[in-house]
Amino acid sequence: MIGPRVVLVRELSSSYRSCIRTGSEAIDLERAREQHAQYVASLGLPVEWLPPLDGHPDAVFVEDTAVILGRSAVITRPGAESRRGETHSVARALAAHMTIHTMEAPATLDGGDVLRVGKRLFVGLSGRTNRAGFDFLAARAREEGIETIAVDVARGLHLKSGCTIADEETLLCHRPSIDPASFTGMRIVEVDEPAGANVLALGKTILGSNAAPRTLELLAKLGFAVRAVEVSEIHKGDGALTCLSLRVPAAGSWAT
Ligand code: CIR
Repeated sequence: MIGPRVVLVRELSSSYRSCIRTGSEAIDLERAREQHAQYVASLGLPVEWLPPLDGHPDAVFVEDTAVILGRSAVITRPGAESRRGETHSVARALAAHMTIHTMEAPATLDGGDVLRVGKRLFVGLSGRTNRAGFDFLAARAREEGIETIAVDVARGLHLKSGCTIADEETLLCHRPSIDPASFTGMRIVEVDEPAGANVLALGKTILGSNAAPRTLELLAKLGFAVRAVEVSEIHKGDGALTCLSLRVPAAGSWAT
């Protein structure tokens, strides 16, 4: 059952405009802060704030720094060197909840490449996540009875830039980015808006981006309770909804 109990988030850095990104449209920092605050409020869950890291423009994208397995978490070694200093404070915060395993070189992995679906972890091999990163995570996941499946990310930043789940049975997939063949046994819902592929399933509610109106409509038609959020300034930093938080599951549940 999808059941986050508490969510870790981090305030936007004052340097956010210098984050790693593919586009060049100007980022409005104040708007980004407002949108981030609205996102946090929309989660509807208890929140733990990580300390701001002004020297790390991408630090708001906390999802990339850890993979929560249940009794333990893997602190990642992010694929982008400039992001490696983001992990220490995340490790400290998560250590209050669970056992911590820390990934070492040459392994690299971004949490944005890891999609949890029940007892399966789908892991994108991307420009950020390498085979050694996959192997490290797979070994730790096995200790918790979780199977790990590699998925090629030929296009886009992360696995979850191209697909996420609406619930345990339903994968939303932007097919030009991700081939859903590895997601056996799941209902595949194709979306034609790239921003529609990244939704955040929180249990009964799903957060989706206003930038993907057709996807929001499709999800509502399928019977999902969708909460739309405006995250234009986050999209400009190549981020979406899952990347802004780390979800700690309640006992007996899991979080994606
Ligand atoms: C980066 O390139 O690392 C950030 N600008 C965006 C990270 C987005 N993370 C995610 O979707 N999990």
